[in-house]
Amino acid sequence: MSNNIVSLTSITRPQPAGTGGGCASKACGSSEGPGDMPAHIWDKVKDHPCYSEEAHHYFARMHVAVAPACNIQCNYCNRKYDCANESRPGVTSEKLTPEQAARKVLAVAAKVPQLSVLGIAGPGDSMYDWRKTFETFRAVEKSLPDLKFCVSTNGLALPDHIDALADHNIDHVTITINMIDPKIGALIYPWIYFNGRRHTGIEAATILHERQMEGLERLTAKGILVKVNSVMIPGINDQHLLEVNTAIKARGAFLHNVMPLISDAAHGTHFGLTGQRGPKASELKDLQDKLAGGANLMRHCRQCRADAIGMLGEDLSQDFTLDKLPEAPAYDPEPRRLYREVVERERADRTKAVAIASAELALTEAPSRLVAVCTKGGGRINQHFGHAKEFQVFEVDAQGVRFSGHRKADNYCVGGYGDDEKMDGVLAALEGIDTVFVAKIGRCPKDDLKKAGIEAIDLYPFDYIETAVAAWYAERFGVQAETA
Ligand code: CLF
Ligand code: SF4
Repeated sequence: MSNNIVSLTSITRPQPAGTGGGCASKACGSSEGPGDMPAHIWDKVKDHPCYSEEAHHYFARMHVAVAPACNIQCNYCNRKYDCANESRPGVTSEKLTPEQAARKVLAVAAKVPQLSVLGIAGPGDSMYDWRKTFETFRAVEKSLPDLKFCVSTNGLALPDHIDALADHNIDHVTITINMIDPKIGALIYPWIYFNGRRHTGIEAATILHERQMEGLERLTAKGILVKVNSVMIPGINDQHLLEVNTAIKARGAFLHNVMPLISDAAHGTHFGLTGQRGPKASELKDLQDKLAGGANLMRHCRQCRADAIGMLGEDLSQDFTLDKLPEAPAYDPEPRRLYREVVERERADRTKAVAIASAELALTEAPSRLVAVCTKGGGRINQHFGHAKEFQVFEVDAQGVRFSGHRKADNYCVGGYGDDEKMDGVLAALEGIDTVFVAKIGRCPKDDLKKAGIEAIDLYPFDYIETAVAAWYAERFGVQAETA
């Protein structure tokens, strides 16, 4: 078993006196908590790592790649790989039958107590390939009734399955909506297959748009939470996504997840081959900042693959390939139940601590800063710099400590030794960030970072991210942090 998954001990380490607690308040802004939404909605999102930024520190999702067929062509997709609406292009998943998928879900639930959501995100379209999608959910619900079900779709076939989604207790549906103007849509979708024939150009984009809006409206009318994914394509739909955000908010979308186009000629996609670039991290952040005040934004998406398993940002899929699955996995529900109890205690502790940290920050007047954090979950600074495959980025100012996004990087330390070439990649990933919080760091990488103008802070190992960042910021900008 990989050590990627967060352990119980890593999220429950006691908070040292004097360093405060953690973050979940609205003032802090890093996540929505039970105080920010009706209780029945919180109940639906509190264990969903994609629908709640706060939950993604604690809970894991898994995808099963049971739906290979698709009914549209996106210019950022190569069918050789998974659906790029929910996955990184360039990785392929092991396709499963519904029966194989149910076996795999049981095997994962037996080993990963953090598992809370089963999603179907391709490798084609879950609603076009609806028979396999629903068959899989039916096979799983018998053995794991507490698992939340989630689907992702391009929306074209969605209106035909609204009742079936409700009947299968699917509370979470993602629709990829890249445009509301078919003229822009025609630049993204060369064709769709609908009502027995192929449609192209503006006609195709108009049908797709109308079906997406119909699906969104009917799902929200049924109380199903809809997240909208939009792929940000510079020069094509980047500014248009402001209108998309307004339109989906008006139709009741719960979240808007703007994802950067990943474009590479090696992936063989139309955009990759024609040199269409993806946005820079700073362009994505600028757009997300412009969208503030519209539909709620998801900023913690990891564009995971159609067979991803684990906490967002980690992937245990290679530990659960078909050849490694037992014929009849033995499953004991107790570890998952106990884990949820631990999380409830942690959340309460963290919420209290964040209120204190936020109050301290309210006294500061300095400009906002972006900082990077090494974490493997639990909302704590609990990862060695050398092991980080991504950095979580937080923005801090008088308004609080807010999750801003993440930056991927190759882990610097391999087999106990630092890799100088990888340090270049780490420095590139940290562009625009001059402070990184780590649980631990060696002297050499610390010096290398310093030479590049980046300060590594290792004073808060295992503390909650927000309290540590708040304490550092308050001290650095002249406000004395109080003992929590
Ligand atoms: Fe999967 Fe998508 Fe459900 Fe999450 S992923 S179907 S909503 S359970 Fe999550 Fe992965 Fe981003 Fe998707 S991080 S790509 S948003
Ligand atoms: Fe590819 Fe998904 Fe678009 Fe279908 S909907 S073409 S699988 S990205």
